[in-house]
Amino acid sequence: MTATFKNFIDGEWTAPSTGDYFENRNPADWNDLIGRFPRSGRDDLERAIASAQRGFARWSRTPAPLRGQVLQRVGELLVQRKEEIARAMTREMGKVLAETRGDVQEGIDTAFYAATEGRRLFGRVVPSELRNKWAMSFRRPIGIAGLITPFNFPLAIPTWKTFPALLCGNAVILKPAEDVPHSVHLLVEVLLEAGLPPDVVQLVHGQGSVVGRAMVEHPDVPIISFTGSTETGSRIGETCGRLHKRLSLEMGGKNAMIVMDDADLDLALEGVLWGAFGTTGQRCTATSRLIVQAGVHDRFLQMVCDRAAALRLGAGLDAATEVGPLIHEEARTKVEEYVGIAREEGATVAIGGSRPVGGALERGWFYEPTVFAGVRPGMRVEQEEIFGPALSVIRVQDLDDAIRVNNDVRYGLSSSLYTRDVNAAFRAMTDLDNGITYINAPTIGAEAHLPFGGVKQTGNGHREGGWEVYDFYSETKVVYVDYSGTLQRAQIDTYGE
Ligand code: UN1
Repeated sequence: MTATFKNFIDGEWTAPSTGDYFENRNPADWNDLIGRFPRSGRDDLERAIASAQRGFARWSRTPAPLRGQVLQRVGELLVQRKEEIARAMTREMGKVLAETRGDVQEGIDTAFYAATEGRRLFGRVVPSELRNKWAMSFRRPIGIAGLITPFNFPLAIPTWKTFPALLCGNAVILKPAEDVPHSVHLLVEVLLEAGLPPDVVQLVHGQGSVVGRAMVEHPDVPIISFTGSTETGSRIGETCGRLHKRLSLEMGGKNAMIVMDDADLDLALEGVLWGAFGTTGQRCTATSRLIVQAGVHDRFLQMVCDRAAALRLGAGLDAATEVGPLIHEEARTKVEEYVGIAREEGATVAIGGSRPVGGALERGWFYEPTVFAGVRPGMRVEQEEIFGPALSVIRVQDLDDAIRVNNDVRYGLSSSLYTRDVNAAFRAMTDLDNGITYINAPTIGAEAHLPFGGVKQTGNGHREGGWEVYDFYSETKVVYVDYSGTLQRAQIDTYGE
C-alpha cells in the first residue's frame, strides 16, 4: 500500500482539491516508492492564504519571547527526531547519511538561534537632534511569507526561511521542491507538535509553475523567499517588482577553490573532494572550479584525479557510500551534456564522464565523479552552473590571475583560497567578489548564525541566516516622541536659532 500524503491547510491535513498526486521516489533506487504527494491547485493555495491571514492576526500579537519559546521547542524536537528525519531525507534526496544528519543539525542550530533572537529582535534608540524628544525604531511583523524551497538541503533551507519568518511574527506558507516533499512534511509535524498555532503554518505541495507561481502573483502574500535557479529567480523577481513585494533570492553559483604553490596540498585535497563531490555536487556552494597555480598544477591535478576516481558511489543509507545519486534523470542528463560541451570546447575529461554500469547503481541516477582538465577561462564548463559531480580545473600563473578568473563569472556565492601566505589571504578576502570566502577550507561550510548569500547574479542583496535575515522578515517602524510641549521643527529649530 503506497502512503498518500496530504497538504496542511487551515489547521488540518487535507487532500488536494485537484484530487491529483505525484510520486516521490528514491533517487538511488527508482523501484522504491516513498509516497504520493498532492499536486495542488490554486484553490488549495487560496484556502491556505485565508487561514494564514487569521493565523497572522494572532501570532503577530504574540510577544516575540513567547514565539521564541516555540522555536526552542522545535529545536528540541528536531534533536529527538534527528536520526529518523535524516534517514527519510537520504531516502528521498539521495545524499549520504552523514550529510542529512548535518542538514537536520543545521535546522536545529537555526531553531536555537531563532529562539534566542526572540529576546533580542533589537530596535534602536538614538539621540534626537531636538531637546526633550526621543527617537527610536522597532520591528513589526509583515504578513504572510511564501517560501519556495529547493531539493538539495531539504530541511535546512526551509528552516532558514521558516524560523526567522515565524520569530518575526509572520505566518508562513511552505511550497517544497517536488523532489523532497517528505522532509518538509516532517518539519511541519515538528512545528505543530512544538505548539505553533496551526493556522500560522500552511504546507501546499505541488508544482512550482502552479503553486509557486500563484503564491508569487497573489497580492496577499507580501513576502517571497526563493532558493533555486537564477532563471526562475529572475521571473519571480519581475513579478515581485511589479507587485512591490519583499523578495529574497538565493540562486546559482560557480564557486572556485584557489590552490597556490605554497598551499598544504594534502589539506587542499581533502577540501576539494568534499567541496566538489559532497552532496554529489548539488550545492549552491559546491566547488565547481579548481584554480591551481602553475607550480603545483600537474601534481595537484593528479592527486585529485586519483582520489576522485576512487570515491565509492552508492545509496546514501549504505555506510560505505561516499557519493550518492543525482536527484533525477534530468539532472544527470545535464551533467552528461556538459561532458560533451567540455570536449567540444577542447577541455579533457581527466576522470569520470560516464554513468556507472552494472549492479544496483543502474537503478538510480548515479554519475561518476568527473574532472575536466585543461579548462580555460570563458569556456562554458568554467562559466555555467552544472549542479552535479563535475569539477573544472584551470591553471593560473599567480594570485592576481586567480582572483581575476574567480571574479569573471556572473555568480558570486562562495570562494576559497589555500595558501600559507597571510598577505595573500588578506588580499583575497578583500578582492574575491563573493558573499562568502573561506581560507584553507573548501567553498562550503556555512554556519547558521552568520549571514549566507552571494553577490552578482547569485542573489538580490539579501542574506539568509545570522542576524541579517531578521531584517528581511520584519519591517522597521520609527517613532518620535516629543515631550517638550512646543512645536519643534526638525532641521529648522535646531539649527536656525
Ligand atoms: C547550499 O550550498 O545550497 O555551506 C547551502 C554549507 C551549508 C549550506 C549550503 N551549511 O555547507
